[in-house]
Amino acid sequence: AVPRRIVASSEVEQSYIMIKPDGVQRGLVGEIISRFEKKGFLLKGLKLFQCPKDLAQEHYKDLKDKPFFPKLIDYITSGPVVCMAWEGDGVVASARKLIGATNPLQAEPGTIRGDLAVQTGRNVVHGSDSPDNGKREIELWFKEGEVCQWESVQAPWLIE
Ligand code: IDP
Ligand code: MG
Repeated sequence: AVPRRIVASSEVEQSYIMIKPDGVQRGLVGEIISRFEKKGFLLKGLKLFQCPKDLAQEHYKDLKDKPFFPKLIDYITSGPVVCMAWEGDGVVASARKLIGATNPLQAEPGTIRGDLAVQTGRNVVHGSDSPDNGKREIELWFKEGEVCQWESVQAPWLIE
């Protein structure tokens, strides 16, 4: 057997990825999850969740002075979102590439936003912008015990 690297989850980079209410309403949940799955990242947390207003405000607190902030909070709380914790070396930057530019019209074809969206205000998915924010956002959106510890049988075929 190929020896595998066993690393405690807390030592490995994680990104908070969220399918926004438009992605859920448009039936894009499977499509979006499959892009991260096929890439080879590890799914550690997953739930469908109606986000309360105060949580949306806390998540986007760095944008609270932007003119679009109230609309952003309405958008994120307008229906259920899919909350995910994805893990792997380099997952934060790689997920940002898979997601594409904030404005879907500027996002490259092949990215989630480039393929599946047309407007910044309806850009279907969120991804953490740094490993520290990945950790912070996963702690914000998931309760104790909701993020699972497990290892994929694919690990030795993804990581040498
Ligand atoms: P990101 O999601 O690509 O990291 P941020 O600049 O962090 O982009 O903005 C967070 C979210 O706020 C965006 O994904 C988008 O939903 C929304 N947003 C950002 N800029 C605008 C804007 O100019 N108009 C409307 N919504 C915006
Ligand atoms: Mg951001």
